[in-house]
Amino acid sequence: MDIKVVRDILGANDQLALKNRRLLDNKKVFAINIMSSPGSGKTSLILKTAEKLKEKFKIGVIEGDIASSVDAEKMSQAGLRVVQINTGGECHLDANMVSLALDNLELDDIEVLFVENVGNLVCPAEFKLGEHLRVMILSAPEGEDKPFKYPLMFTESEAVIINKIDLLPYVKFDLERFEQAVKGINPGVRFFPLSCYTGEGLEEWVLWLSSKIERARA
Ligand SMILES: Nc1nc2c(ncn2[C@@H]2O[C@H](COP(=O)(O)OP(=O)(O)OP(=O)(O)O)[C@@H](O)[C@H]2O)c(=O)[nH]1
Ligand SMILES: [Mg+2]
Ligand SMILES: [Zn+2]
Repeated sequence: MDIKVVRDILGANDQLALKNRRLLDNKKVFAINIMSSPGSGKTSLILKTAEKLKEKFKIGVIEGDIASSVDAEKMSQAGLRVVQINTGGECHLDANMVSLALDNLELDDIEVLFVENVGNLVCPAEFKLGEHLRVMILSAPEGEDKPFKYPLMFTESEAVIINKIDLLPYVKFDLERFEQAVKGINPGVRFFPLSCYTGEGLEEWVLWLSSKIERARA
């Protein structure tokens, strides 16, 4: 019985995700779902990426948090259009929450939409939102064993960002072993080791993302 309930919820979520996707496509908005544990660098990455992309594209952000609008305030201060979703305890975003957020965004004025998911390495990967691209971040201090312990997010993401590489001299994190572990469960994945703090590696990520957005919009 329990399993059936879960399946029904996810079935209903998929329907709504499809509806979100149609709306986004209709408005020519490219949406990116950014997922990670708390504190890996979702907000930092969105801010740094938007700084580089805003010459080319009009950018919007949906902020998902259990409580507060701390991250949304940072986006707003950076001049980005932003809507905050407070999940009220839920540890992930679902398609219904994103649908409500989309109703509150001026989509005619947005070309690229970043969705910052709730900080959580587990269930955000289970819920489609209607996004075009799923990206996850793992920061070096979290450890290279995470693909074995939390495989779903690693298999569900098209790109894996390894953030905080400025800390590599201080933490035990074997980049090569990490990449091999992820490739073992998701062979086609792209890796972007970078530091939102020093800016190292950001250029390559932004170039890849830009070309993906341009291809989708063409
Ligand atoms: N050393 C270092 N610190 C970083 C880097 N990127 C982010 N941080 C710091 O890590 C902390 C968390 O970064 P956020 O961008 O807020 O992380 P987040 O994933 O949005 O966090 P939640 O929204 O709470 O899940 C902040 O103190 C950042 O300044 C980096 O590349 N290097
Ligand atoms: Mg954040
Ligand atoms: Zn959850």
